[in-house]
Amino acid sequence: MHSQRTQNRVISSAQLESYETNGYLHVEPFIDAATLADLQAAAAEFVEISRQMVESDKILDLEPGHSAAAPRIRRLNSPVDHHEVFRRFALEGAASELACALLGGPVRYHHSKLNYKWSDGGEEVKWHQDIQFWPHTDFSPLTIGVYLDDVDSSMGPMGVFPGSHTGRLYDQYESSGNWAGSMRSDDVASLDLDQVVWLTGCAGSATVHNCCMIHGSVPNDSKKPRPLLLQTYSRADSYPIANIGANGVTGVMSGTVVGGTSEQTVTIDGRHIVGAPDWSRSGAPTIFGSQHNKG
Ligand SMILES: O=C(O)CCC(=O)C(=O)O
Repeated sequence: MHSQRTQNRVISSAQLESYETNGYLHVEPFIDAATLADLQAAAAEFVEISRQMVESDKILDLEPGHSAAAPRIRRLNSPVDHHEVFRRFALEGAASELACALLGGPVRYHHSKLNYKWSDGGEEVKWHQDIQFWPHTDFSPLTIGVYLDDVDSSMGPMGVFPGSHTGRLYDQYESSGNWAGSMRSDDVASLDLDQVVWLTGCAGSATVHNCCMIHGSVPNDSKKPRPLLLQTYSRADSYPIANIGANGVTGVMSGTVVGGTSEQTVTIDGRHIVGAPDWSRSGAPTIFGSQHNKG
């Protein structure tokens, strides 16, 4: 495992070690100018589409105050499903290569999003951990973000608490029982905000955070949007657990294995299962079909 890791050309062994210890990484530079230009052009296409819209739909989440003349987009949901450039980048390109390098082999794509965080007050993302939104059979899932513009501290960069990925997993419900999607205020009050690392960086640089990392970002009070393209992967032998959170509704490409193949194995409570093939797209055969048609 280790020799395979040190051979990878995408990140150094020091970067890999830093990710594993701290639960986050900032890779700068990450993508080349041509890839960045393609991603920026694809992101701009959705800004043009949004000019025809007066309210959010399943693809584009608009901020209050959005108009044709002055678009304000909060998020493009599942860019991988809506533009070939985003699909290629996440499933064949640099993002998937970085995920494979960090996780040490083939990886399973889970979901993607593009947070535009518009200028002049684009919304904050409160402190939260991701794993509660889409639990998996292990804690390998990580999210790779790529800034599509230069991001300084006035633009609401991603903030992380180094090392928090190995700590407590917080209850992200309100005390009323409603899902909040963020930590409770008394839990936030217990954090030492001096520990936050704000990941400012140039266009085309990448952020990485583990699914248990406490992270968030403040409003964007600058004059420019802060587009951050995010894509999430797990190890190939890690699986989203159905019927909890967003699992099952993360887009048609969710579950795609990149950088190799899946052996369909999973270890639970120390017991190793060699599972059946993935029938989520084709539909499951009956046990009779499987037992009588073996090759
Ligand atoms: O856009 C950001 O600053 C943070 C994104 C994030 O944590 C999320 O969308 O879950």
